[in-house]
Amino acid sequence: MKKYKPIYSHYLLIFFFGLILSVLVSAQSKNNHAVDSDLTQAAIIPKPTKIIATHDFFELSDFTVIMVNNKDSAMVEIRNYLANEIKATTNIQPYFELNNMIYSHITLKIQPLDNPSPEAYELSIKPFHITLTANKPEGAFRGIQTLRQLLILQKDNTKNQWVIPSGKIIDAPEYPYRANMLDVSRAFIDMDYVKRHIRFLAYYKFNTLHLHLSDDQGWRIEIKSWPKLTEIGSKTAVDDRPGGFYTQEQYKEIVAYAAAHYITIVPEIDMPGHTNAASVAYPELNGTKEKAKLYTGTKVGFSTFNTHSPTVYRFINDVINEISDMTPGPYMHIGGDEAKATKLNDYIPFINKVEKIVHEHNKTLIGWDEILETDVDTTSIAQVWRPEHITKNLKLAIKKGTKFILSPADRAYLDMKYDSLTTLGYTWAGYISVKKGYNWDPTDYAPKQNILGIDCPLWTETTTGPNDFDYLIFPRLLGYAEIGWSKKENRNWDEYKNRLAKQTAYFEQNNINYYPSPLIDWE
Ligand code: TNX
Repeated sequence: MKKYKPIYSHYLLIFFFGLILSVLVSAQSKNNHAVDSDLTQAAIIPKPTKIIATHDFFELSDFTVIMVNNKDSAMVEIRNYLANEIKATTNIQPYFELNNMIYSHITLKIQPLDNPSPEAYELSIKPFHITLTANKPEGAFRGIQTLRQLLILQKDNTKNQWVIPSGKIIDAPEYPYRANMLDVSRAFIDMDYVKRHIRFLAYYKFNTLHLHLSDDQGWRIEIKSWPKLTEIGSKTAVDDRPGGFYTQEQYKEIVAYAAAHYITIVPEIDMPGHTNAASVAYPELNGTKEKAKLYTGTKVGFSTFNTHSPTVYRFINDVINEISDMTPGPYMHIGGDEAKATKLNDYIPFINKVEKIVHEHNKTLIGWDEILETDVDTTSIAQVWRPEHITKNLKLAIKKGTKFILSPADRAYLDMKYDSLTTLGYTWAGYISVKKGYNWDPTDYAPKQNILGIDCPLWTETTTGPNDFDYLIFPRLLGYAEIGWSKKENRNWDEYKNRLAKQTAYFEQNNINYYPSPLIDWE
């Protein structure tokens, strides 16, 4: 059977009438809807590199088509994702094929841009045509978040006219590593929350989710060759909170879900300290004099592996082997922090041995900044959380060319209280108001060429569940998204706080229990 294809002239005619009609509609809607036609005023977070406004509108309709110039499977998935998101926000179901009612179209294009970043994208928004161009599917995915934001920001859309202000957006990230960390050990965080969180991270253009999978209070990932880790070590958490762990199938599901959102999972197995749960499960790992017992308190620095035992290295090799096999991303985080129960003379060779094991599994090592006390390779990455404590080592590492992930505790720790009224959270690194969390830059600590990116950790000693996690994460998370993505010269608190105020549209749609900071005039 032959398919119906409209002849060209017929098609042109319909297009022509469509054009007239839309010009009328758009001329009328320009003054009518709540959306500002000035694209530079759109409350996009993180702030794009460059926005040029042309003061008109693209209008979405029941006859909008999304097309891809390159039908590889990644782009087809991205197209489907965009269509689903448009449908979820506007209730409009875009077409995928040209049809004779075509009204406006969105084209997704893979084509080299001036900026070579795999996450770079450009959006050209005209009255009947949006073109999203990117070097890679990853960039197209980031650009789609900008489009989604432009729709979701129209929360009081009573007329149900979905428009996007016209113009051009040229955008790329400042840093290639933009992470958030969830401590799933002190409080176990279930699959549903992790997936929901991945969607939020994607919306604000994060590309990495760091999972702190083991600590004194709980071991959270199934290791088939050492089954007691979870049979015994996963049962507890801080206080009387329920324990839990991810089976390997569940972990793979998280990895795949993250990958579908162009987010890389960075697994962390903390060692040689923060290892009480592992030592309870397997006492032969324990390097302290006392017998390890299940622990539900919040002290740190009391546990250590026996760094002289060959069994410990066999164990570490097995754990890293199983985790590496399930983790397509390039990184293995080995913790290394607060090993106060390990002598420095033992710590240094331990980290070097673990580094070798990580390399044997073709991964790049990440460790907390304590690893700068050892002579780890310059390919290994230090996650800086106490910059003021390690200035000497930091200077040396800068000279050597080591790369850093910035997580200064007094700026980027999501478990610090906002102010004296906050009931959740800690204060050991001070209060972190929404403003203080926003008003810093990675280059305050090291030259740009040494910086891989940033990570904002949520430690969970004081949190009991989803509402608490949300409260400490939002809205500070968005500031870290912007620090990682946007140019320093484009960032300014007074302007940012206006864009932040408009995020209630997204927060409310997603039932995010955000902290309504009094510094912001929430809309
Ligand atoms: C320090 S930051 C820790 C964690 C705690 C956190 C609480 C770091 C590398 N270690 O073990 O959970 O403080 O704020």
